[in-house]
Amino acid sequence: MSENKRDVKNSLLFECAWEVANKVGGIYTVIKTKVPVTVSEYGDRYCLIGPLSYKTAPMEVEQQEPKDPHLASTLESMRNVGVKALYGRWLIEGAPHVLLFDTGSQYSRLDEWKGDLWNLAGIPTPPNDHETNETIVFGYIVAWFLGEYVARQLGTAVVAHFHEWQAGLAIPLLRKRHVDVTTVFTTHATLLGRYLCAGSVDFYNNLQYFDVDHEAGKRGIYHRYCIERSSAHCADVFTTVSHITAYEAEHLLKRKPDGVLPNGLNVVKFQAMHEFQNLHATAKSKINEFVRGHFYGHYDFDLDNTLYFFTAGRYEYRNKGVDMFIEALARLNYRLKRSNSKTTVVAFIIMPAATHSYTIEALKGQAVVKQLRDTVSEIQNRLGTRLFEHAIRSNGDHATLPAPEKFLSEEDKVLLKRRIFALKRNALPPITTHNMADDANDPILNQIRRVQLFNSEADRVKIVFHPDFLNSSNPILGLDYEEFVRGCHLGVFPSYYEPWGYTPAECTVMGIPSITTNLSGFGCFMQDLIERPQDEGCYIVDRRSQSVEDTVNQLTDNMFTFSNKTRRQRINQRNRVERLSPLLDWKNLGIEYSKARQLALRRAYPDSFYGVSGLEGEDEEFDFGMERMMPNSVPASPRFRMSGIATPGDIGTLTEEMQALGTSDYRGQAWGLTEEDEEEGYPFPLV
Ligand code: G6P
Ligand code: 1S3
Repeated sequence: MSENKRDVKNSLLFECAWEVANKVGGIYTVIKTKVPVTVSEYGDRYCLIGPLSYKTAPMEVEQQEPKDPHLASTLESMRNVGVKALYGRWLIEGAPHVLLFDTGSQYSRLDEWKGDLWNLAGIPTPPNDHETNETIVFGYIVAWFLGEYVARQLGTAVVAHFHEWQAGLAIPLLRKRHVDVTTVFTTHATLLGRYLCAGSVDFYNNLQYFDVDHEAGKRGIYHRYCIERSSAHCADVFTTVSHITAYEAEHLLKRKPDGVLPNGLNVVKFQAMHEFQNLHATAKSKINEFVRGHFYGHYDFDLDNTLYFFTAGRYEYRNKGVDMFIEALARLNYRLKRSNSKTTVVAFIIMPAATHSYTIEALKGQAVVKQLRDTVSEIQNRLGTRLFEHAIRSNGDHATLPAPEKFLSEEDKVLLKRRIFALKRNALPPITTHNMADDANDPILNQIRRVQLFNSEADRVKIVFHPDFLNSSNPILGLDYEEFVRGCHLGVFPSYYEPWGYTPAECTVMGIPSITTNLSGFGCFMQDLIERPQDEGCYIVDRRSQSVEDTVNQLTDNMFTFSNKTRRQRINQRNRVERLSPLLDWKNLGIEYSKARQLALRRAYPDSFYGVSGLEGEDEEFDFGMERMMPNSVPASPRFRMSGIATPGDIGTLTEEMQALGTSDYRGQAWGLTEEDEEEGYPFPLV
């Protein structure tokens, strides 16, 4: 690369993603929760780059002047030609530097850049794909910035780490322009994988055989696919978030990843173990309140014997396994009824869909319960006053009290009766809390109709579909997502396509048991680390080597067994699952990112590592600058004992050797599904 010998030990890091200070989905969680460990390693040498959203940035970012003179002069020169940018501190834990570019300020150059992209890389771009247009403008601005920056700052090596195709376009541009930075590209899914899985193909058994260009073209995403593929190929180091996605990327993007960077979380440890159990009880009482309102008129079940199951995520019906969840709920309902169980399961589906507003029924349910509660407390106050007056006037003479109903006035009785009559309802409690934009064609509603889970009194499994994100100011279900999860008993995520899967990981660190599959990155990760994950409250159903029918039965079995647990067993299982949190802590997993950066530096500046003769013996030892932790609180498992001082993060072994290994080196079980199982064995229609 450059003639100058850049300092590789104190490299600078730019981390670039579309979701920096801009929440869209899972990548926001990756970036935001990882910041503290990255800041602890890089300090002021770390800066995130993202798009400037005028809606969210003012709340998320505190504007500052750059202290680095090279950065300041680069930005000034770009501003002089019209590039709008915001530099400052992202107001999150770790308070990292952040640089946000306003893509709107450079749309005038879109056509010029599209032409350049075609000439440079042969990537075509259709006129009206807004997401691709944003990707192009953002990619060109970022490449422009990095090019100018390293032309000014000549002393230190620069690592530029990009996430996902929307932020990846700068990578081929930097490579073509021979810009002296080293690049890492992490993909959190593949475009084609997501599209193929959402259809009804037997994805995993056919990965090797897809005609990728043809499939991408058929789905109108060829241009996006080209951007993703060139980002993967031009990066110095290419990584994914799990072995299952690494396998997918090798076949669909045609480059074998250099390694796996599992997603972590910022785990907060409580002083006392029981604190998170108390949080569960407090949050559960809020969900109880919602349930009383939602099921008014049919509230004939015992909340003390009611369990809350949930699934949540982006609305990808088949990919996130909602089809399987609903089918298994129907079977669970049957089994609970048949066993005369007294347990009721309320299953929540939290998935944003197009809606108009809350339904009148959902609002009314909460209103009538509130009115009843207000009336009861008014009466309670009046009754208390009368009782007090009666007692104080007795002057110690009367040992007996009149019957309590004597204290209830006629007016109180009328008021109470009116409130009780308001609870009458002819229809069954609704499934959904919102008016759906396309009720008749909604896949989730259609599946619920098909299995006839209509919240009838006889049903032991009730369903609530909340087609929106949760927040504490919600008038119906007024809890933040985190609080909601804490209040539930079991998360159920039977995904078919899930590169990682933050939802079960978040359950784990909050001490809530969950079910996932061995087709999710998270599920495979836990299966690799723990001998019997189900004993720890981390259930993993097999979607790889058995038929769909068997998987649904396995899922039903897991839910049924869980429903039969005693309260003590549930408390115990929450304790056990919470003890797994260190496995998912960035303090352990962040080291994989360090390894990826080191590998990128080695590839870009081999002389700085191998010495003048190029002999490996002269290799310099690198300090990853991170604390290596043993998951002390994790239950003993043969797999840990085997690994000695290794950390859970070591599962993604990022080395030069990984390239040399064959496809079979991906972790996880081998693929065992037959086509027949997938296609003919599907026990319920693919809506
Ligand atoms: C927590 C609380 C206990 C409560 C329990 C309810 O563990 O610390 O006081 O009894 O939650 O558990 P459950 O599984 O029935 O919601
Ligand atoms: C992706 O988001 P998704 O829900 O579209 O990235 C997430 C973060 O890496 C990952 O957890 C998830 O599995 C992927 O699918």
